[in-house]
Parts: sequence; C-alpha cells; structure tokens
Amino acid sequence: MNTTATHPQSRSGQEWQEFYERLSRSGTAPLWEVLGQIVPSQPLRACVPAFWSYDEVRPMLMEAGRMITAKEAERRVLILENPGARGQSRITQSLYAGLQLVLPGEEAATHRHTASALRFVIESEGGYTAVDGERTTMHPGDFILTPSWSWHDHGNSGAKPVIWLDGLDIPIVNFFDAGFFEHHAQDLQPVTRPQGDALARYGANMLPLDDEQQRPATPLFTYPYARSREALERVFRSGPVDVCHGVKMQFTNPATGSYTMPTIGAFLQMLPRGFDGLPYRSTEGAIYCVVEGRGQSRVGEETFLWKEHDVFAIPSWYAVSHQAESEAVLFSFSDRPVQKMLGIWREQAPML
Ligand code: 1HN
Repeated sequence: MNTTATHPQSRSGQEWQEFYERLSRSGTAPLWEVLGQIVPSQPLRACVPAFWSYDEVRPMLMEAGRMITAKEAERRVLILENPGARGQSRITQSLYAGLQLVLPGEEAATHRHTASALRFVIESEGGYTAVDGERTTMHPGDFILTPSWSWHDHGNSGAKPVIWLDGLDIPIVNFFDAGFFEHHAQDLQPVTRPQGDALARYGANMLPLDDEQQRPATPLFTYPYARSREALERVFRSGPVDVCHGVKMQFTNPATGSYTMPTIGAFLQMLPRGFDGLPYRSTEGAIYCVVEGRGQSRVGEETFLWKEHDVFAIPSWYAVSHQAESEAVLFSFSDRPVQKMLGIWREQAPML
C-alpha cells in the first residue's frame, strides 16, 4: 500500500488501520490493495517448471506396488506434484498428472467421475482399459481417453507391470465445485461392444450415417501410437518443420474436428535429430512425456535433459525451446481448449 503518497495529508496510519479493520468486519476489502495481484500485467504463476526422471520415479512406483494393491488404493498412482503447489495434487495450475501402476493379474475397479481423464501408455504388454462398455488393449505410446462421467476400469492380463501417465482436469472441475464420483454396481463393467468398435465407427475418416449427436468429448477413445507415429513421420518427411515445435500435431475429435476433450488438448510432435528450436511461450499449462529419443528443453531459466518416459511441466507463459540430440517424439497435453473457448489463450512465437 502506498497511502501516504496517494493521500499525503488526508489520513493518519491509525485511521487507515481502523478503517481497514471495519471493512474486514463488514466482509469487504479495498480493491486497491490487491488489484496488481488479481489483475496482473502478465500471468503471476505459483506453479514452476518441473521435471520428473522416469528412472527415479519408477522404482518408487514399483515399491508402492509391493505396499498396496490396486484394489486397496482404488488407483495406485504417484501424483506428480508441482513444486510450487505442494499438497494441491496438481502438476500445473489447471491440470493433474500421475503415474499409475497395474501389476499382472490386477484389476482397477469400474468407476466414473466428472473429471475428464487421459492416459498416455508408457509400459504395457497386455494392459487394458474399458470405457463405457468397450475394452482397448494398451500399447506403449497409445493415447486413451475417459471423458467426463464415462465408466472406466483397467486391468493387466500380461506378465509385466503396466504403467501409464494419467492426466486429469481435476483442478478445473474442483474450481467449479462440480466434482462427483461413483462406483459401478459391478467391479468390472459388462463389455457390450467388441474391441475396435469405436475405432471402426469414428477412426476411419467416416461417421455412422445418423451420427448427429453433439458430444463435448470425442467418441473415439483410443488413438493407437502406430497410427499417430506413422502420420507424424510422413508429415515430417514432406515438411515444413516449424522453427519452434518441429512437426507438431493435435489429436482431434473426429466428429467435430475440435479437441479431444473440452478441457484437455493433446499433441504429438517430432523433433528431427539435431533440432535446435526457437523459444516459444503461450498461456497454456502443458505437460510433456518423452516417447522416443533424447534431448533437452529450456524452460524459463531451467534446462531439462530428457530421455524416454521422462515427464516435465511447463506452466503458463514460460518460454520453452526444445533441442533434440537424436530424433525425438514428445507427447503433450494442456488446457489449451478451455482457454481458447474462453477467449483468453495467448501465444508468442517465436520469441526473437
Ligand atoms: C482415476 O479415476 C484414475 O481411473 C486415475 O485410472 C487417476 C486421479 C484422481 C481421481 C480419479 C483412473 C485418478 C482418478
């Protein structure tokens, strides 16, 4: 506060204090004391750029696997907590992320919640997720969705641990105090459609003839890596390669052409070997998972050296530039769709 400067002779410090106490007792507060914080000239962020080495986290996830079953835990997950927001179960201001483990033979029971979720598969030979009556087998690199209020359960019929990165819009849902959760009557929901049904109906550049249903999220709930990877490779070969992003594509809802879910957008990008990207920033809070290759990303003042399966978070308005030592593929997700829908999304690219 700078009351002496703005009101040089008008009030004494004691009068100000007494006035503020009265305001407080009446449930009011002076805007002029907080204006700069609540309407900043540019984003004031609590969350900071952050990095999780898969080699460091994986052993602890396996340790959790020895200490608690998937059934006991409901979901056996290590939350990736942003160091600027400890205890708040968020990786960026608006999104939650965690690493989930399902051991051989385990099942994670069917439930649903208002929060929308995505999975990005890291390790799986025989892992599966069922979404609203349809199962999909998980392969490394697959991008799988469980939109708001869809029934979902997971299992592992293979012989090795299944691990994936979860991304949810929990902070957004809780911001609106709109969180609901329930268990299915059965531990495992009945399977009502064969594997590949959604992919055939919605993932072949066609739609069922009578498909005019308006849905906020994509009816295609699985995006197999083999397909996305091949598309990226072909686009990369014919170029151009963006100076900031390499070749970056966004996953879409085939019925609308829009983002896969209203709150979380997902992206896959390829960086050619030796790529030295220019800095870029936007207001989206983004989470990256390295799929292939090695390299580094400068985020603000920090440099993250990454390799396969590492995860890093880029909060709003931090400049980021990527360098690739070998050809690299990065998966990312962010709150871009909701910001765009609200008309508040900004970007600055490239920053020269
Ligand atoms: C959830 O339902 C899953 O279904 C994972 O795998 C993480 C974190 C918070 C709330 C619900 C899942 C979750 C979650």
